Amino acid sequence: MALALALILIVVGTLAFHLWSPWWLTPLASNWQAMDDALMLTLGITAAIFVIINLFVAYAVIKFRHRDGVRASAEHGSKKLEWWLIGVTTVGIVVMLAPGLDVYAKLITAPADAMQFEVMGQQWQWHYRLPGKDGRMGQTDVSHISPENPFGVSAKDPNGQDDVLVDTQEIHIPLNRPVKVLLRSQDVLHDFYVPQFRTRMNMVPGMVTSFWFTPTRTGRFEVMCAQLCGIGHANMRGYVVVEEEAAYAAWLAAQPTFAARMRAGAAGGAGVAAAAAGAGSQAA
Ligand SMILES: [Cu+2]
Repeated sequence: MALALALILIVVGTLAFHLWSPWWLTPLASNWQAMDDALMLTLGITAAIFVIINLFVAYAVIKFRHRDGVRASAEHGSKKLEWWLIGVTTVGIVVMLAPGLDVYAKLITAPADAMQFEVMGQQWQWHYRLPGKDGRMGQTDVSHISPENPFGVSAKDPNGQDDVLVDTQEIHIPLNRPVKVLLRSQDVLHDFYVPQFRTRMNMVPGMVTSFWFTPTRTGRFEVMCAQLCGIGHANMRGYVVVEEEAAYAAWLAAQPTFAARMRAGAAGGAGVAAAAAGAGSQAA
């Protein structure tokens, strides 16, 4: 009897905790309402199964408890019941998995007019690259990777000269424009995750993975690494700032280009001044 009561209390407590929990989803800041819908569908189905199974066990514990003079009778399975269970389980699993597959397929199929930026994960920081005025990112090769050139942009590719390399842990993007995010890693598995966008993807050394989203409200959203990537994992935080087009353009213009960065590196101690001059001549 105590066990049955405990099971019922667990069911009631769990439901109450979820309904009145302060830890619900952060408010959505992108087009991916479909992510939330798929999540809620899964949560709804698993909640229903959780409640039904626990209440059934509690019922069975009470109904078939020991009573003096009553003997248990053996039953050797029921084909009909088993087919029902197989059928219901199959439908439940299909309903949980199918929306996720559908949303994932959409997540990795960026619209043709999406702008792009690239993120490089490194123990334990982020690097960002955007295409320059030509709208194209230069070719890369891991053999070119260095502290000044975290993406390994090829110095010989003219498309790469005006690539924008963001020095800080913060990237800006314009509001309401679809953006495709290209993801790479220099060392181990990282995962670029912004909860409010409902987007995340592993960053795998030797691969370029990608997803896209459209930011739907302005704000400063925290980036977290969602793969335990070593001792400094918890420090691997950054920000995505979503802002109006004009503010974004002003921010973009102030970022150094790959060519300016390389000249600054070559100039050594006078690097900062050269970079400033280089950025000026690029803009002209
Ligand atoms: Cu990481």
